[in-house]
Amino acid sequence: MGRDVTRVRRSRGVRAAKAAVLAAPVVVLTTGCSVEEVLRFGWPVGVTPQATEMRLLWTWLAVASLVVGVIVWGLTAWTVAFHRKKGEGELPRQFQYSLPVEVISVVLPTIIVAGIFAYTVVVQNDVDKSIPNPDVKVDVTAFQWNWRFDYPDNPTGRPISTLGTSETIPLLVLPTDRSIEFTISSEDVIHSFFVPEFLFKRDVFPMPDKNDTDNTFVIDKIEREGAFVGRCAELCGSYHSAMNFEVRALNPQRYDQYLRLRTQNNPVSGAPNTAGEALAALNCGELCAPEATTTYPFSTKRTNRVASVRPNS
Ligand SMILES: [Cu+2]
Repeated sequence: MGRDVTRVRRSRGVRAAKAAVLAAPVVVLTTGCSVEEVLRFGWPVGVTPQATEMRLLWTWLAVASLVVGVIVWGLTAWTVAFHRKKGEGELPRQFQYSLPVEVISVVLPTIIVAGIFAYTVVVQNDVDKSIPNPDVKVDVTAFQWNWRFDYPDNPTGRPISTLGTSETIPLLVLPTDRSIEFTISSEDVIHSFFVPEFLFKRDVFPMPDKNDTDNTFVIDKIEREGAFVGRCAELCGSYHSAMNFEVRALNPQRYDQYLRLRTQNNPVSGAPNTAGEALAALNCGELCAPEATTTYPFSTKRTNRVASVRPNS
């Protein structure tokens, strides 16, 4: 009698396990997500090799966690299904002081944590590296509440600078397929330089040397042309939320042309072309729009009682 009950329970348990195994792919497939999307586990799509490395770290961490999770859930379900208390006063078999179980439960997690640590260090070192001769150097200066971008050592040999104002979103024009070194510093409080598509942000300190902060970072390249919004990601005062900029990634030929145009005088103003004027002269459609396309200026009038609206909306 007792054996029959156990057999029925066991076959029910096996059926439930089979149903769970079959249901798992159905759940994944019916979401309509591609395999690549599923394996990203919610990680956004980046535009730099570093962003891809971080995504791979995230994917493998999620896969490792799921493997551990499935083992734990399986063992829990198996214990609940097949090792229940069978009668009054009768305890299921006890496993305390089992040397093999205790060794496995210490050694296995230690190996897993060591593996995660090592992989994280490898990725972090690459995201955080500096290289001796980057193709492009950009100085980023943050201030309440805007940005200035300078191009030191640019091939034109002339100073090129882009300054954001309350009326104009600063455009940080960069090349694709070239390594870029950013040197960041603040003129007042702590800000944070954040381009979501780089999947990277770093605090921008005033006097980085005295504050002993690492104020440079490198990306190996931007992998595609496009406009990407940039933000300040550190609460820095009243108009922190308005402190946006835009990265405009152009192919290297267009970028070189852009730098040359920045040093040439605008026929109307008689002054060197601004970022917007140089982009307009490049005439490459939406990609060369003279104003930011991913964000827009916010009104800084303290008496304003209505939200800023996107121009032409
Ligand atoms: Cu800020």
